[in-house]
Amino acid sequence: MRTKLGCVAGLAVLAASTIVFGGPSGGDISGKVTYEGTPARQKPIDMSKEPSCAQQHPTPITTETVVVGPGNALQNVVVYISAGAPDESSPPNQAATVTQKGCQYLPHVIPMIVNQELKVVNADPTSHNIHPLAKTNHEWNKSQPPGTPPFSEKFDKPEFIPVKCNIHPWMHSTFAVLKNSHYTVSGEDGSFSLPNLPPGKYTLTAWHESYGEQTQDVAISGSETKTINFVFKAKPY
Ligand SMILES: [Cu+2]
Repeated sequence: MRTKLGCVAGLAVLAASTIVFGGPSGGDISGKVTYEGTPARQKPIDMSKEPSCAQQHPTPITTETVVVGPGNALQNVVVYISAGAPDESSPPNQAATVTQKGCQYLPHVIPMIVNQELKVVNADPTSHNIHPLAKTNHEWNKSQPPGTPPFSEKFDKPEFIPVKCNIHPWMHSTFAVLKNSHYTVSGEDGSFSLPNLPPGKYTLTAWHESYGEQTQDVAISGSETKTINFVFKAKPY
């Protein structure tokens, strides 16, 4: 394995001397996630029981189970390579971070890799009790009073874990614990991009917390860009 990697590194050095722009080679997958039908209307959240959070939202925020944008864009969809790519041999040095602010989880969906450090931040002047409802991983819940420093956790198995706060029933999030670094989350316009995929055959999965998941197979050869779109059927409410 090391010899192979060394060989690739050697080639990269050679390539860098002849090509003006170096950089990682490989193909890209990009596309858009949309919905069809009528998505459930998100409900305003009543935070009056927690005034320190309520006052952070001059306009009341709504639930985030389904977040949509113009052109039927569907946000907060985790798009990732579920098969065909090797598992990450070691977790990235950089931590994934979830911040509790205004009695919300920011961001709403937090992707991370198996055994990657997850930093939990409380930016509110009130206590939270973060409780990932893990089934495959070890389940835990931790109270985090205001002003206490962030704490770190990690999950050692891949799993999509619903997260709640034991104090504020409206707080919901998902920890997406994935096996490799080829993942992204669809943005406001539903678009996504997975760069730097070595040639190969992959299964691409798109996961949404309410609409479930879809998969598509895609083959990458050379440095092409493949366009893959996902359309989810909106669940009536
Ligand atoms: Cu809370």
